Amino acid sequence: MENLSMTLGMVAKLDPTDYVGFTFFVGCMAMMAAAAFFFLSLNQFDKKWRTSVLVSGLITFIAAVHYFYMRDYWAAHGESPTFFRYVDWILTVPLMCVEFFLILKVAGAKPALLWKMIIFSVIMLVTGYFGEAVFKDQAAFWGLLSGLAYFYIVYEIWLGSAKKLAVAAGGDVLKAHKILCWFVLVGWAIYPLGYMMGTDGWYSGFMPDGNIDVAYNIADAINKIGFGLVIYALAVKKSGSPA
Ligand SMILES: *C/C=C(C)/C=C/C=C(C)/C=C/C1=C(C)CCCC1(C)C
Repeated sequence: MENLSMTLGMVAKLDPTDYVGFTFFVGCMAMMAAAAFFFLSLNQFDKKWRTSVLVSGLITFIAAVHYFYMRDYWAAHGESPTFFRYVDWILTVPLMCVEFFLILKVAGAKPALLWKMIIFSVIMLVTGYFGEAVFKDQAAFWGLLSGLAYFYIVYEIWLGSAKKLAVAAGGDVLKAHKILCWFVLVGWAIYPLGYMMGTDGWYSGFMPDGNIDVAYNIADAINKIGFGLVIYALAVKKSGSPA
């Protein structure tokens, strides 16, 4: 799909029925708007909560830049920008682990918890990348490894030490932690479903044929912006009130 306009450095032409391209463009603008929103809101918060909202801004900003490239890549080549996708995730998912850690710090969370979550999220993404881009004929195997790391993260925040810290913190922190837990259990589950729609394995018989990028783009919008808004709401509640 390389065409003359690309060679000349002009804006690529998108088919009006290209709904995948549509989600890339909308995703790009949504991430930019969210990043601007989080950054510009920073001044209203107590110092203690500013870092959390700043990280929400960084997550959506990093995603916005990658979406800018992925949108272009899709328009030019009509194929999945898998490489950019995973570069984005390897930066933003650990930052989402940082968000969990930052809100649990009030209850005494230790850096060991943060590192554990970051390591498992990196394992989840590297094995996912292997299955999706490097060893495509073993996609089911690598997807399984990735899924195990994902389940460990789910376990850690729902039942493990992160849960205990959230309970110890109580109040608004506990409430926010609960909502973030749901994001990880339900919102993040869209990714493995998209993966199964886009790769071949034992599941190919019953998984509906869908577009992997549409699934990922919708999931990114829900998770990155939604996650950020939960943190934002917590910071609003906590700022200006004692404790
Ligand atoms: C902002 C980006 C986020 C929150 C990305 C999250 C990605 C995942 C939870 C991906 C998970 C995967 C599996 C659990 C198995 C198949 C391979 C992956 C990488 C799609």
